[in-house]
Amino acid sequence: MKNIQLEQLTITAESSRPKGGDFVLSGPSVTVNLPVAPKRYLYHGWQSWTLTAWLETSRRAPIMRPSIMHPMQTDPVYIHDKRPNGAWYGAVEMENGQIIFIGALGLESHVALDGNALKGWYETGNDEWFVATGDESEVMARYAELLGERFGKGRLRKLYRVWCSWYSLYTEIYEEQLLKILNDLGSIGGAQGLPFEVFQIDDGWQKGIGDWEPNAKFPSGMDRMAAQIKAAGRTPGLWLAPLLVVPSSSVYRDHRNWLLHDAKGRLVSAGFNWSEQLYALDTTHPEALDWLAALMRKVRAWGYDYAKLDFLYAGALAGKRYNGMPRETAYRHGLKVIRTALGEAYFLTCGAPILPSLGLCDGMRIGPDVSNYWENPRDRDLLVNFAAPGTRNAIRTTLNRLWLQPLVHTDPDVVYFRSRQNALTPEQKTLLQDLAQVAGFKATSDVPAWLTEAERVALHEYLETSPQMKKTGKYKHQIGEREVDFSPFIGMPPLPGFPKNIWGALIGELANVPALMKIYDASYRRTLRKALEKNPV
Ligand code: 9PG
Repeated sequence: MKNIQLEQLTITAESSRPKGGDFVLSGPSVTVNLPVAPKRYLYHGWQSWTLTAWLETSRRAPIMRPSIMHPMQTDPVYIHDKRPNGAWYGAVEMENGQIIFIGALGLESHVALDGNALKGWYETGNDEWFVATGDESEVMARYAELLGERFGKGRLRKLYRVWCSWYSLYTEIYEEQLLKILNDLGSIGGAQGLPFEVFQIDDGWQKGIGDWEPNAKFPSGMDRMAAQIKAAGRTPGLWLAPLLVVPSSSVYRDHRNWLLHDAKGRLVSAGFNWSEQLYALDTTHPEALDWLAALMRKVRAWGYDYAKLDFLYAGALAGKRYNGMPRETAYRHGLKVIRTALGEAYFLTCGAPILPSLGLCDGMRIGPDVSNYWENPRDRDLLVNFAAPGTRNAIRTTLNRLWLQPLVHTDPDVVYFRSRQNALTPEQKTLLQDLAQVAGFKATSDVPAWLTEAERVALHEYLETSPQMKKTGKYKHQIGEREVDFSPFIGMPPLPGFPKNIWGALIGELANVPALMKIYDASYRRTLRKALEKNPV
């Protein structure tokens, strides 16, 4: 171990080399001793949906509820670490607004604030670290450059404008309804037509999670759907969660050995969704990899040139793998197989661990799901869950991840122009649209028949214009003639006190009971169906 002096900081690592005014160090761990106690810590969430935000060091990040969802909303390995901590990188802010930053250049790494020391470590082996101080945007830009050299960049090809089925129809999609929407979008080059290059079919087309064949709602097959989308002049896009497997699927029945197990031989939970327990594929199992590649080639052969691959964190959960690879290395190994099999298709990752996906995808979701509401008081005050769908949650985390822009297309999720089926205020809708302008990714799920004439015109205008943009402050951006300040929306609400904390714990426990979740899901679905009956596409 060696001590290095960077201004008033003492850094301990195995070896070091200067890099501009910063340092690249190496070793299984690195420690930066801080001269004074910092006020705020930058929590960096493990995957797309996980909270990423600056938090006061005097309060700890809330342990989200319910715990059954932990594998799908955070990195379960660190959920009980009481220190401010985060995946791959972390920073503290000093009195003068400058930051002190540690960022890993390798996988399976974590950073925490331990008293007055900022520490980084590798779960296995050792690799390099970037240590820097200064202005946050500048430090993050230098980190991005190093990550680009290490992991590569997305192909950063032309950005697509995307119509996605999820945020209006959810799982209630079917063939005729999607074809009606495709038709209503108009001709892509026409004056009235809405210029979306991509028409992306989300969750709801498949037989099951692990059974990636069309269900009864798509009687003509997915290849016919793709052909119709192409005939309308658009690029067919398809959603899949290829690394997840549910007990009702044929993969679970026939290939239990492809699934991720723990050291005791038990299946590793990947969370709970679609009223079922989720499990993960072991992306080092040769047969599982062959199956994955064949699945991707099938989707390509159907005609899909845009793939939204979701719930990808499953491939990087802790467990004991077929060939003993460390977890994020194993995930990246699987992602390479996927990337190759996808060929020239555009690859959007979602629910994805951030660093291990770099260089292998074209776009990446960098925040949780938006929603047709601003925030859900239940998720905020009772479940203290900021990875849950909600527009405010999405804005907060996305803004803190925009530094990834030189490496990958940063997807902040969809925007809304409709007022129908929407509880967002006009100001909130504009804010979300502005965020997507800044992030440089334009998508919506608005059903054309739900738009007023004025809303359709506004959406058309939004898709067609690319105003001049400039970052003018930490969370301030010049967009054309307007200056947009996102700072009022990135803060965290106070931790709930009595009695909300008690109610929250109770509701959290109830949500851990699969039978109760099934009842909840069924009632949610009934409500959704009723709403869709009242709002025909
Ligand atoms: C389809 C959806 C959409 C969406 C994705 C993803 O933590 N959660 O409970 C959780 C559930 C669903 C979810 C995100 C988080 O949404 O982000 O765009 O494709 O799957 O099921």
